[in-house]
Amino acid sequence: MRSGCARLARTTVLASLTLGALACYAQSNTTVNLNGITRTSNGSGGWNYDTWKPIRASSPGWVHQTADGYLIDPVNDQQTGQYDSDFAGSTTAPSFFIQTGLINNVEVIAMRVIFNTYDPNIISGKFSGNPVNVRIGIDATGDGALDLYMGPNFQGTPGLVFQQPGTGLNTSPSTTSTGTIFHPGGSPALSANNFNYVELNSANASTYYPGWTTLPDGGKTVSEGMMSWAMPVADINAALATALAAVGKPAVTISPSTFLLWVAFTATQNNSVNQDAYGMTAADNQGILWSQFVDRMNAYGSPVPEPSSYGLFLGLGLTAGAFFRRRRAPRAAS
Ligand SMILES: [Ca+2]
Ligand SMILES: [Ca+2]
Ligand SMILES: [Ca+2]
Repeated sequence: MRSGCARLARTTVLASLTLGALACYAQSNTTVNLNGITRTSNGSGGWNYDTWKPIRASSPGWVHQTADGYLIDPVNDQQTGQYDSDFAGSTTAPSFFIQTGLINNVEVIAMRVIFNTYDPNIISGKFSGNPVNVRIGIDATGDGALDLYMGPNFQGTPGLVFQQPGTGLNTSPSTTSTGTIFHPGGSPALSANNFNYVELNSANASTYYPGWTTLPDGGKTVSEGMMSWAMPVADINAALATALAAVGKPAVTISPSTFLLWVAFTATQNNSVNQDAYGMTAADNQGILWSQFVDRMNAYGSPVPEPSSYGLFLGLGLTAGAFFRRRRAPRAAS
Protein backbone atom coordinates (compact mmCIF):
# COMPACT_ATOMS: atom_id res chain seq x y z
CA MET A 1 0.00 0.00 0.00
CA ARG A 2 2.70 2.42 0.93
CA SER A 3 4.93 1.79 -2.06
CA GLY A 4 2.06 1.78 -4.54
CA CYS A 5 0.76 4.99 -3.18
CA ALA A 6 4.24 6.47 -3.26
CA ARG A 7 4.40 5.79 -6.99
CA LEU A 8 1.04 7.44 -7.39
CA ALA A 9 2.35 10.46 -5.55
CA ARG A 10 5.27 10.71 -7.96
CA THR A 11 3.06 10.73 -11.03
CA THR A 12 0.69 13.28 -9.61
CA VAL A 13 3.43 15.62 -8.53
CA LEU A 14 2.21 18.65 -10.43
CA ALA A 15 -1.00 18.49 -8.52
CA SER A 16 0.68 17.72 -5.26
CA LEU A 17 -0.04 20.95 -3.52
CA THR A 18 -3.74 20.73 -4.06
CA LEU A 19 -4.46 17.08 -4.77
CA GLY A 20 -1.82 15.32 -2.73
CA ALA A 21 -4.11 14.78 0.19
CA LEU A 22 -6.65 13.08 -2.06
CA ALA A 23 -4.08 11.00 -3.90
CA CYS A 24 -2.56 9.34 -0.89
CA TYR A 25 -4.95 9.60 1.98
CA ALA A 26 -5.00 5.85 2.46
CA GLN A 27 -1.26 5.91 2.94
CA SER A 28 -1.45 7.36 6.42
CA ASN A 29 -2.93 4.34 8.17
CA THR A 30 0.36 3.23 9.66
CA THR A 31 0.75 3.87 13.35
CA VAL A 32 3.77 5.99 14.16
CA ASN A 33 6.03 4.69 16.93
CA LEU A 34 8.02 7.63 18.24
CA ASN A 35 10.28 5.19 20.09
CA GLY A 36 10.71 3.01 17.01
CA ILE A 37 13.90 1.84 15.38
CA THR A 38 15.46 4.31 12.96
CA ARG A 39 16.50 1.88 10.24
CA THR A 40 17.19 -1.79 9.58
CA SER A 41 19.90 -3.64 7.72
CA ASN A 42 19.19 -4.45 4.10
CA GLY A 43 21.35 -7.55 4.39
CA SER A 44 24.05 -6.34 2.05
CA GLY A 45 25.82 -3.68 4.02
CA GLY A 46 23.27 -0.94 3.48
CA TRP A 47 20.16 0.26 5.25
CA ASN A 48 16.41 0.31 4.81
CA TYR A 49 14.54 3.34 6.07
CA ASP A 50 11.09 1.82 6.26
CA THR A 51 9.49 4.20 8.73
CA TRP A 52 11.74 7.15 9.54
CA LYS A 53 12.76 8.87 6.30
CA PRO A 54 16.07 10.74 6.25
CA ILE A 55 16.09 14.17 4.66
CA ARG A 56 17.66 14.05 1.23
CA ALA A 57 20.63 16.14 0.18
CA SER A 58 20.14 18.41 -2.77
CA SER A 59 21.76 16.93 -5.79
CA PRO A 60 24.29 16.88 -7.16
CA GLY A 61 27.36 17.22 -5.08
CA TRP A 62 26.57 18.70 -1.69
CA VAL A 63 29.47 17.69 0.49
CA HIS A 64 27.57 16.65 3.63
CA GLN A 65 25.70 13.55 2.60
CA THR A 66 25.78 9.78 2.82
CA ALA A 67 26.76 7.63 -0.13
CA ASP A 68 23.07 7.02 -0.76
CA GLY A 69 22.23 10.70 -0.86
CA TYR A 70 20.91 11.54 2.57
CA LEU A 71 21.78 14.82 4.18
CA ILE A 72 24.03 14.55 7.23
CA ASP A 73 25.34 16.95 9.82
CA PRO A 74 28.88 16.69 11.17
CA VAL A 75 29.50 16.64 14.91
CA ASN A 76 30.97 19.48 16.92
CA ASP A 77 29.98 22.22 14.48
CA GLN A 78 27.48 24.03 16.67
CA GLN A 79 28.36 27.67 17.11
CA THR A 80 27.89 28.22 20.84
CA GLY A 81 29.84 25.33 22.35
CA GLN A 82 26.83 23.41 23.63
CA TYR A 83 27.05 19.83 22.48
CA ASP A 84 23.46 19.08 23.44
CA SER A 85 22.43 21.38 20.61
CA ASP A 86 24.78 19.81 18.11
CA PHE A 87 23.13 17.65 15.48
CA ALA A 88 25.27 14.52 15.48
CA GLY A 89 25.96 12.37 12.49
CA SER A 90 28.54 10.83 10.23
CA THR A 91 28.93 9.94 6.59
CA THR A 92 27.05 6.71 7.31
CA ALA A 93 24.45 8.05 9.76
CA PRO A 94 21.95 10.81 9.07
CA SER A 95 20.30 12.42 12.08
CA PHE A 96 17.17 14.21 10.82
CA PHE A 97 14.14 12.18 9.81
CA ILE A 98 10.42 12.54 9.26
CA GLN A 99 7.59 10.09 8.89
CA THR A 100 3.82 10.23 8.69
CA GLY A 101 1.02 8.07 9.99
CA LEU A 102 -1.42 7.90 12.86
CA ILE A 103 -1.10 8.35 16.60
CA ASN A 104 -4.37 7.66 18.42
CA ASN A 105 -6.10 7.84 15.02
CA VAL A 106 -4.86 11.37 14.41
CA GLU A 107 -2.85 11.94 11.25
CA VAL A 108 0.54 13.31 12.21
CA ILE A 109 3.92 14.16 10.78
CA ALA A 110 6.64 12.98 13.12
CA MET A 111 10.16 14.37 13.27
CA ARG A 112 13.34 12.92 14.75
CA VAL A 113 16.72 14.52 15.36
CA ILE A 114 19.81 13.26 17.14
CA PHE A 115 21.95 15.49 19.35
CA ASN A 116 25.56 14.90 20.28
CA THR A 117 24.94 14.89 24.04
CA TYR A 118 22.16 13.18 25.95
CA ASP A 119 20.70 14.95 28.98
CA PRO A 120 18.26 12.96 31.14
CA ASN A 121 16.76 16.07 32.74
CA ILE A 122 15.30 17.52 29.61
CA ILE A 123 11.65 16.60 30.11
CA SER A 124 11.65 17.68 33.73
CA GLY A 125 12.58 21.19 32.69
CA LYS A 126 15.87 20.98 34.56
CA PHE A 127 17.77 20.80 31.35
CA SER A 128 20.91 22.84 31.58
CA GLY A 129 21.87 22.78 27.92
CA ASN A 130 20.33 24.50 24.98
CA PRO A 131 18.37 22.37 22.56
CA VAL A 132 15.62 24.64 23.84
CA ASN A 133 14.80 25.87 20.40
CA VAL A 134 15.10 22.92 18.11
CA ARG A 135 12.99 23.84 15.13
CA ILE A 136 11.93 22.20 11.93
CA GLY A 137 11.14 24.63 9.14
CA ILE A 138 9.08 23.99 6.05
CA ASP A 139 8.66 25.79 2.77
CA ALA A 140 5.09 25.09 1.76
CA THR A 141 4.68 27.71 -0.96
CA GLY A 142 7.55 26.57 -3.18
CA ASP A 143 9.50 29.83 -3.25
CA GLY A 144 12.45 28.60 -1.19
CA ALA A 145 11.55 30.72 1.83
CA LEU A 146 10.53 28.96 5.01
CA ASP A 147 6.91 29.56 5.96
CA LEU A 148 6.59 27.95 9.38
CA TYR A 149 8.74 26.53 12.17
CA MET A 150 7.72 23.88 14.67
CA GLY A 151 9.15 21.76 17.42
CA PRO A 152 9.44 21.13 21.13
CA ASN A 153 10.02 24.16 23.29
CA PHE A 154 11.95 23.83 26.54
CA GLN A 155 11.86 27.39 27.75
CA GLY A 156 9.26 27.70 30.47
CA THR A 157 6.79 24.83 30.46
CA PRO A 158 7.94 22.30 27.86
CA GLY A 159 5.49 21.79 25.01
CA LEU A 160 5.10 21.54 21.27
CA VAL A 161 4.88 24.89 19.56
CA PHE A 162 4.81 26.60 16.21
CA GLN A 163 6.79 29.69 15.42
CA GLN A 164 6.37 32.27 12.71
CA PRO A 165 9.31 33.25 10.52
CA GLY A 166 11.09 36.33 11.72
CA THR A 167 11.88 39.30 9.56
CA GLY A 168 14.29 38.53 6.75
CA LEU A 169 14.25 36.27 3.74
CA ASN A 170 14.29 32.94 5.61
CA THR A 171 15.92 31.35 2.57
CA SER A 172 19.32 30.42 4.05
CA PRO A 173 20.74 29.83 7.54
CA SER A 174 22.05 33.39 7.73
CA THR A 175 18.74 34.91 6.65
CA THR A 176 16.57 32.68 8.80
CA SER A 177 15.07 34.11 11.95
CA THR A 178 12.17 33.09 14.11
CA GLY A 179 9.31 35.20 15.37
CA THR A 180 6.19 34.76 17.42
CA ILE A 181 5.67 31.43 19.17
CA PHE A 182 2.10 30.19 19.00
CA HIS A 183 -0.07 27.13 18.82
CA PRO A 184 -3.57 27.21 17.39
CA GLY A 185 -4.89 24.87 20.06
CA GLY A 186 -2.64 25.86 22.95
CA SER A 187 0.80 24.34 23.34
CA PRO A 188 0.32 20.64 24.10
CA ALA A 189 2.45 19.39 26.96
CA LEU A 190 5.04 16.79 26.10
CA SER A 191 3.74 13.26 26.63
CA ALA A 192 4.33 9.75 25.36
CA ASN A 193 1.73 10.47 22.68
CA ASN A 194 3.69 13.30 21.10
CA PHE A 195 7.27 13.19 22.38
CA ASN A 196 10.10 10.74 22.93
CA TYR A 197 13.67 11.32 24.04
CA VAL A 198 16.10 8.48 24.59
CA GLU A 199 19.78 7.95 25.10
CA LEU A 200 21.51 6.57 22.04
CA ASN A 201 24.90 4.94 22.05
CA SER A 202 26.84 2.04 20.63
CA ALA A 203 25.45 -0.32 23.28
CA ASN A 204 21.77 0.19 22.42
CA ALA A 205 22.21 0.90 18.72
CA SER A 206 20.61 -2.42 17.76
CA THR A 207 17.39 -1.22 19.41
CA TYR A 208 17.29 2.36 18.23
CA TYR A 209 19.70 2.87 15.34
CA PRO A 210 21.57 -0.11 13.88
CA GLY A 211 25.03 0.93 12.79
CA TRP A 212 25.20 3.90 15.15
CA THR A 213 28.42 4.45 17.06
CA THR A 214 28.89 7.03 19.79
CA LEU A 215 30.39 10.34 18.82
CA PRO A 216 32.78 12.58 20.74
CA ASP A 217 31.38 15.70 22.33
CA GLY A 218 34.02 17.65 24.13
CA GLY A 219 34.27 15.72 27.37
CA LYS A 220 30.59 15.63 28.29
CA THR A 221 28.58 12.43 28.04
CA VAL A 222 29.54 10.48 25.01
CA SER A 223 26.04 9.14 24.35
CA GLU A 224 23.77 10.95 21.95
CA GLY A 225 20.19 12.11 22.58
CA MET A 226 17.56 10.94 20.11
CA MET A 227 14.52 13.21 20.17
CA SER A 228 11.28 12.46 18.33
CA TRP A 229 7.95 14.26 18.33
CA ALA A 230 4.72 14.38 16.37
CA MET A 231 2.59 17.28 15.14
CA PRO A 232 -0.96 16.67 13.87
CA VAL A 233 -1.32 17.56 10.19
CA ALA A 234 -4.44 19.55 11.02
CA ASP A 235 -2.46 21.61 13.55
CA ILE A 236 0.30 22.22 11.00
CA ASN A 237 -2.26 23.49 8.51
CA ALA A 238 -3.93 25.72 11.08
CA ALA A 239 -0.54 27.15 12.02
CA LEU A 240 0.45 27.50 8.38
CA ALA A 241 -2.69 29.52 7.71
CA THR A 242 -1.79 31.88 10.55
CA ALA A 243 1.84 32.19 9.53
CA LEU A 244 1.11 32.79 5.83
CA ALA A 245 -1.60 35.32 6.58
CA ALA A 246 0.80 37.21 8.82
CA VAL A 247 3.10 37.90 5.88
CA GLY A 248 0.40 38.34 3.25
CA LYS A 249 1.06 35.11 1.40
CA PRO A 250 -1.82 33.12 -0.11
CA ALA A 251 -3.09 30.23 1.96
CA VAL A 252 -1.64 26.80 1.23
CA THR A 253 -2.72 23.49 2.69
CA ILE A 254 -0.30 20.62 2.96
CA SER A 255 -0.75 16.88 3.27
CA PRO A 256 1.86 14.18 3.93
CA SER A 257 2.16 13.87 0.14
CA THR A 258 3.16 17.48 -0.37
CA PHE A 259 6.75 18.04 -1.47
CA LEU A 260 8.27 20.36 1.08
CA LEU A 261 11.64 21.75 1.95
CA TRP A 262 12.42 20.35 5.42
CA VAL A 263 15.12 22.09 7.41
CA ALA A 264 16.29 21.80 11.02
CA PHE A 265 18.25 24.09 13.27
CA THR A 266 18.94 24.84 16.91
CA ALA A 267 19.26 28.14 18.68
CA THR A 268 19.82 29.47 22.18
CA GLN A 269 17.25 32.16 21.66
CA ASN A 270 13.90 32.47 19.99
CA ASN A 271 14.88 34.72 17.15
CA SER A 272 17.84 33.45 15.15
CA VAL A 273 19.77 30.39 14.02
CA ASN A 274 22.82 30.74 16.22
CA GLN A 275 23.72 27.12 16.92
CA ASP A 276 23.52 24.30 14.41
CA ALA A 277 21.95 24.26 10.96
CA TYR A 278 21.33 20.72 9.82
CA GLY A 279 23.28 19.76 6.70
CA MET A 280 26.10 22.28 6.90
CA THR A 281 28.94 23.11 9.24
CA ALA A 282 29.65 26.36 10.99
CA ALA A 283 32.57 26.80 8.59
CA ASP A 284 30.33 26.63 5.52
CA ASN A 285 28.90 29.72 3.88
CA GLN A 286 25.81 30.41 5.98
CA GLY A 287 24.35 32.35 3.08
CA ILE A 288 23.86 29.27 0.92
CA LEU A 289 20.19 28.77 0.22
CA TRP A 290 18.45 26.00 2.11
CA SER A 291 17.21 24.78 -1.25
CA GLN A 292 20.80 24.44 -2.47
CA PHE A 293 21.63 21.68 -0.02
CA VAL A 294 18.27 20.35 1.15
CA ASP A 295 16.17 18.37 -1.31
CA ARG A 296 12.40 18.61 -1.39
CA MET A 297 10.55 15.50 -0.36
CA ASN A 298 7.20 14.43 0.98
CA ALA A 299 6.60 12.91 4.38
CA TYR A 300 6.78 9.43 2.86
CA GLY A 301 10.40 10.10 1.92
CA SER A 302 9.81 10.44 -1.82
CA PRO A 303 11.74 13.13 -3.67
CA VAL A 304 10.31 15.35 -6.36
CA PRO A 305 10.18 13.24 -9.55
CA GLU A 306 12.54 13.83 -12.43
CA PRO A 307 11.05 15.64 -15.44
CA SER A 308 10.37 12.44 -17.39
CA SER A 309 7.67 11.45 -14.98
CA TYR A 310 5.78 14.69 -14.83
CA GLY A 311 5.73 15.81 -18.46
CA LEU A 312 2.29 14.36 -18.99
CA PHE A 313 0.91 16.68 -16.37
CA LEU A 314 2.17 19.99 -17.70
CA GLY A 315 -1.25 20.71 -19.09
CA LEU A 316 -2.71 20.98 -15.65
CA GLY A 317 -1.42 24.51 -15.45
CA LEU A 318 -0.51 24.36 -11.82
CA THR A 319 2.36 26.49 -10.66
CA ALA A 320 4.68 23.91 -9.25
CA GLY A 321 7.64 24.72 -11.45
CA ALA A 322 9.74 25.68 -8.48
CA PHE A 323 9.68 22.08 -7.36
CA PHE A 324 11.34 20.75 -10.48
CA ARG A 325 14.35 22.90 -10.87
CA ARG A 326 17.30 20.72 -10.09
CA ARG A 327 19.93 23.08 -8.90
CA ARG A 328 23.61 22.50 -8.78
CA ALA A 329 24.56 22.83 -5.17
CA PRO A 330 27.80 24.62 -4.55
CA ARG A 331 30.33 22.65 -2.56
CA ALA A 332 31.09 23.90 0.85
CA ALA A 333 34.09 26.02 1.43
CA SER A 334 36.86 24.05 3.06
CA1 LIG B 1 26.34 19.21 14.06
CA1 LIG C 1 28.21 12.30 21.77
CA1 LIG D 1 25.54 21.79 11.16
